[in-house]
Amino acid sequence: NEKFDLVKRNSVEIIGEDELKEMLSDETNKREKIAYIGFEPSGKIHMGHYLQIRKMMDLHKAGFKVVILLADFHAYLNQKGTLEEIRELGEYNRSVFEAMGLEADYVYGSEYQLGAQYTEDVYKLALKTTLKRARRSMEVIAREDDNPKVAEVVYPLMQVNDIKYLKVAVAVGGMEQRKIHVLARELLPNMDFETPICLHNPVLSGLDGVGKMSSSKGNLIAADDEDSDINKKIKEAYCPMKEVSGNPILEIAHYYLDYPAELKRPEKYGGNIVFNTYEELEKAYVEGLHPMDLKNMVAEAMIKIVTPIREKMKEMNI
Ligand code: IYR
Repeated sequence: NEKFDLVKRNSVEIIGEDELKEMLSDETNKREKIAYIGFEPSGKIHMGHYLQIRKMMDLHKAGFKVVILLADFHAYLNQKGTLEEIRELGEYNRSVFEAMGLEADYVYGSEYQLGAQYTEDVYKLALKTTLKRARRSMEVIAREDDNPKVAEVVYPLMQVNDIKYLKVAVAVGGMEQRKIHVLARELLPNMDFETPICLHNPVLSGLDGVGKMSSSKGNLIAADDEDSDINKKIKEAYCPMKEVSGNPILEIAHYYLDYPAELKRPEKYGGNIVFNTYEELEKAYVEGLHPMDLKNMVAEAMIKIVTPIREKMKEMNI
């Protein structure tokens, strides 16, 4: 199925693949085709976000209504600032996603998360979830805190409940969301709601090779970086010779190059090479393709992706 391949492309896993296949081939819309992703509003939108936005565009193409949750209360519970500051970032994030060309409905968590029924459901979920499980589900997500707060275990319960309140069939997120999603799949069938399908995207490593690409660390390529920034950042990025795991440049090559991809090089450095698939490129890299060659390809691809977004953002005065 063509639509299924499009939706699955470049994801790490889909939990509930068979249900998704069924939905995609069902023209009667027995189950409403709604896909969502939530973001804690953030000061910089980067290529890790864009991977997820692109996936939402794939879902839109496959016939889904796309909902973007600007998770203001979640960011608040995760110690990211005052609600006022967070909402301002939410507006900024929405504009950048629009500049990226995403067609979606946008909703702030706070528009519905104070409702009486929503609140009662959070209490119900609180009774059904162990503290241990709730904390585990937050392992990568919770902000570092020497004295962890109760807010940390309220957060995943609300995220589970969001799926019900936004009537979501397909919940999307990075791999770090999977424990919350698995909890949702267990709990929601007992909350008068159908088990959600969960699609998980890869999480990109930071350009410094230390941890993940993250707005708070500055180890990123931003949606509005200038060409010169991109060239400089990629030139300086961590890219160990012959090594695949934790290599941010190879990861970007995996998810952002269009295959077949061509490396253009002067004859004296070995001439041009075409890589038909990422796997071919990875093999060549493990066998000694020079990091500089890889970086040149990746910088060119990034500039091609970022330029129209940056131009659109300027046009929109973001
Ligand atoms: N946990 C996400 C933010 C978030 C996602 C969804 I999907 C929600 O329903 C609520 C919050 C993060 O780590 O950014």
